[in-house]
Amino acid sequence: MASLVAVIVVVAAALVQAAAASAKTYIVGDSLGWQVPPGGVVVYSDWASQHKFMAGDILVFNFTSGHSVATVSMDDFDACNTDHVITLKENGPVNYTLDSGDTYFICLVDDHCVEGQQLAVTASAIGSPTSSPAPRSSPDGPSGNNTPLPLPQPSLATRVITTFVISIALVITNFC
Ligand SMILES: [Cu+2]
Repeated sequence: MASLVAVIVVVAAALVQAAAASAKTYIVGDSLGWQVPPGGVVVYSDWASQHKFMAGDILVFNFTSGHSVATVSMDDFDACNTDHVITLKENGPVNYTLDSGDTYFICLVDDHCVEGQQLAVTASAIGSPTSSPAPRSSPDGPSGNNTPLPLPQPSLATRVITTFVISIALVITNFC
């Protein structure tokens, strides 16, 4: 019976690991990468609206040189104000791990931010999904499909399963 308990414990440990590994990695702009978007300011807001970010997810800003990734306040984001940068990475590619809440990214080089190299994302805390920030409107492009797709909550399900398996292990340990 001890071996069965050991197997169950191993399975439970694997499930816990799976839950921890549920953080996702996103390539900002997909194949476009991090640059002045040819489609204007809506490009990155459209990209963000197609994903549901969670705290712990990683954004990858793909660029080599000539750009930067700065985090700024919402007001500085809206104004493309580069005077009060919170964090700054100037060498790509840049990996940024999201905290829960809103994060505002801009490029500090030349007029890249004004030209559309800016990204706002909202990351939900685990188990408390929130909506993405409203896409910025633009007179020079279609708004595209801004409807976020509903996604399952695998981490919650995994935690429930883990709790269940551990409970069974404890029952077996007590009664065998
Ligand atoms: Cu740039």
